[in-house]
Amino acid sequence: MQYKKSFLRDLMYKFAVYGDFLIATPFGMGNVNDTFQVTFDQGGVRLHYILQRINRNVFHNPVGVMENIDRVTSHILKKVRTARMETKKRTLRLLRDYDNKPYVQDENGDYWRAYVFIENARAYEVLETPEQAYRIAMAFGEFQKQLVDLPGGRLNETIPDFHNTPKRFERLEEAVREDVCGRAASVAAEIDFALSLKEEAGTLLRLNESGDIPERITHNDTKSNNILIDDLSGEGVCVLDLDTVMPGLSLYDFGDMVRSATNSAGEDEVDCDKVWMRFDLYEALYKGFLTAADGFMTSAEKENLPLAGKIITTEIGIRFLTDYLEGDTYFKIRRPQHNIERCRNQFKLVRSISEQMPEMMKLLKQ
Ligand code: GN1
Ligand code: MG
Repeated sequence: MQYKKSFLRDLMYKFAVYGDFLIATPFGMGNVNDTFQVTFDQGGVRLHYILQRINRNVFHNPVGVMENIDRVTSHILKKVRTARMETKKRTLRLLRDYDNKPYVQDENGDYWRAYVFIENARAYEVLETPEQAYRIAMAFGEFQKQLVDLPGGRLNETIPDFHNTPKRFERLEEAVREDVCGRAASVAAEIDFALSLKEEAGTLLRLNESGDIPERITHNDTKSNNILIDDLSGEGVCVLDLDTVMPGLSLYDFGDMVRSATNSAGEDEVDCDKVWMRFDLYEALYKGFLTAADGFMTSAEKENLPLAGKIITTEIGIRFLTDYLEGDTYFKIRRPQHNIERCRNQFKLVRSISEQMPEMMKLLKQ
């Protein structure tokens, strides 16, 4: 993602924003979009914004994505304002262009959006304490709760079948058959491991299809680094990365939290001996999520919380594996073997979750 400074400046000037552009620097660890922190001089005061290019290879309907984000952030902002919360809960705030649209386009037809930067808070790739896990889960749980009464119709399904694990398996099997890069033989062990999980991985979808688990508005990308933790209070103050907010299952969100927040070393760790599920973090995550979501979750949802972690970790693992087989066309990679390394990391975590399933079930029964 090489862009000229003047290119980024001109994009920012398409938004109705006061002041002079100073600088834009690459920001964050996203695997999909291009993100910059932008600094403006506003009458002698420096202010930051986040500028992001929406990846059209991943999001085929960027306007639909922005429509969802606009509805969701406006709704949450209203709630945060009326609740006059003591803690400074925040929400992403979109900038608008001179026609009041929450995005702009460049000459290549790419879509860009900008947010007010949230100061004095940070996102964590690898969690250190149970307290952080508790706060993160509570923030994602509250986010779901805040959206229970979102007015207007169903949100746009911006990536259809995003968490349809059986379809993800079909795609993996197709990638193995086609083997366009000739990589399948070298990762036969990973492919076998993935296929051994196929049957169980369809559980959440089956529960939804049978009517046991309801559709809700969910975040769908609840990585631990998608919550900003306040530097002072330690609270989860803002939910980030709203691209995939759409109809989904509550369990997808809990599952992806387990996948990202309990990993002892983080998803980029290459040495799998350092990767396992930290039970102390799981327990805190579980309690934090229930604190916020207990009121609206059904018993069928609660009973499947432990399994959700295993299934979503499996799912993201097979997505990395599939992308490796297909020639690294989806996720951004920072080294040639990155996708297969990520896959191995996730599969190690799946094993660790499996081993600890009895303790997870015990916690559920308490
Ligand atoms: C992608 O870009 P990022 O890190 O927010 C991906 C998620 C994966 C995640 C794995 C739209 O999210 O589904 O879980 O990478 N987002 C999309 O790190 O595919
Ligand atoms: Mg993200």
